[in-house]
Amino acid sequence: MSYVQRVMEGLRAKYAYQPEFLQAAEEVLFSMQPLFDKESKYEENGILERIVVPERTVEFRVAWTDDKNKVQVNNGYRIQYNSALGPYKGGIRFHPSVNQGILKFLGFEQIFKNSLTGLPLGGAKGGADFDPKGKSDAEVMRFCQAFMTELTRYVGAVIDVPAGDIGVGAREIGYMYGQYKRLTSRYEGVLTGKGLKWGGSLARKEATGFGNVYFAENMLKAVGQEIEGKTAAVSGSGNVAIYTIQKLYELGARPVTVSDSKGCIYQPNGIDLEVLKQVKEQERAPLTRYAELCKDAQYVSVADYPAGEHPVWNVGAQLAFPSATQNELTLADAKNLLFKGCVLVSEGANMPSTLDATKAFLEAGICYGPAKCANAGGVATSQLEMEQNAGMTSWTFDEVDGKLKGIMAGIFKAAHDTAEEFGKPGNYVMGGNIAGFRKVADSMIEQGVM
Ligand code: NDP
Ligand code: 2IT
Repeated sequence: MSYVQRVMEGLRAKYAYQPEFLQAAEEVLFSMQPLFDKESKYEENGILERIVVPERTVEFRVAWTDDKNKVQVNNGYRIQYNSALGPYKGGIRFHPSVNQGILKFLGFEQIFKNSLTGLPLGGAKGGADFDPKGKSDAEVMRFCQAFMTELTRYVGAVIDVPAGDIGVGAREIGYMYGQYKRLTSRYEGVLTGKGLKWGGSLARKEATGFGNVYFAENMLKAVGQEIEGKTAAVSGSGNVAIYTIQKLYELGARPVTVSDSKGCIYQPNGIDLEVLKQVKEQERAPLTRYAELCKDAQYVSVADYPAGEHPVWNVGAQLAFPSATQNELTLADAKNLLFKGCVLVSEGANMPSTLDATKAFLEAGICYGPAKCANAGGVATSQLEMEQNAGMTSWTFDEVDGKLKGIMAGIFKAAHDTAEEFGKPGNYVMGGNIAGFRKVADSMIEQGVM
């Protein structure tokens, strides 16, 4: 039995109840087999056995009172996965589906993503099974304050620096930042994605979506193609989806879909970005509201989706940007995309494609940008925010955007060159995983057994 198989068997026996974590581990570990065939030092130093286990997991009670003065209780978490390269760094997710297994998959991915940015960042993830939907501003504030009251013990500008993710945007970061400051008296870069008036970085809001399109541009360029003139399918309608769409328009593509947890929109003439921002960023309303405002938009409710398929992946788009959530793109979706001539899939969301969908893209030989490469622009720009905070300065939008572009090109080069080194040109899953892993693993060896 190979090293990878042995470690994976151990994980399967122990964590059958964490399917998303097992999925993420399987994707990373098996893609790196060629590295372990070549180098024995990782097995000799027990690197895989160590890297799959978080350095620290904190689970805590978050008790708060709702607007009717009723006590509510949620489970809060922070998983500090790996600090070989720098302070723990990764987002906070507020969604009813959050549990330890989901956060372990996200934290595990974050280790390699952060390494790929080339910046000094460890990997972490956190969150709570709190649902911000349907809550008043005051309820969200009380929840965030209660969450941060506990989290404060574990975070700090050079210890662990959380940011946003699903359900956590500028509003939630603001309430958490305020509470951290109140409890510690420290005005420091303990969170990223902050408001622009109080330490946030220009272009952080746009960074994940913009970065994903920059990564896509790099992939297309390598095969002699470009973004301009192509139609694009985008899923999700949150932070990542919105700024993916904005950059796609800037580069001359036509994004024609968006989705949320209740349904999806197909608009053959192109998504109306201003209406989308109004509905999602200001009104926080579902896409049925968007459909009311855009008469040429076709809305399909989740209840009417074909079994196991998502209509956004079946509109005949040449480019696909999954930007909602994990496992939102199945093998059936991959087949629909490929059948209708899709040439590129670039992942804004974390692990949006199922393992068999990923395999289908790799076998088809299209440009496939796995999440830890393609969506790393968000966390990379978070590091730029930390750098500005530490220097008590702020940079212009163009300065930050220019650095983001350079970082995405660097990630592309690392994934591209490593895939070639291991004899699988164009396989950015293998290239990205090995390039991200090697830096962390070598640092762990140099830092000793812990
Ligand atoms: P938002 O909360 O802003 O938006 C999430 C979007 O995805 C919403 O449209 C939401 O619909 C939809 N969605 C969430 N869960 C589900 C679900 N179970 N089924 C269907 N749709 C769903 O989050 P972000 O845009 O920040 O995050 C989107 C993805 O990008 C996530 O996978 C996240 O981990 C990843 N990511 C985010 C980064 C960032 O900087 N924000 C950086 C890198 C990756 P609804 O509103 O109806 O729930
Ligand atoms: O998944 C991710 O990379 C994020 N949610 C962003 C993390 C960060 O620290 O900016």
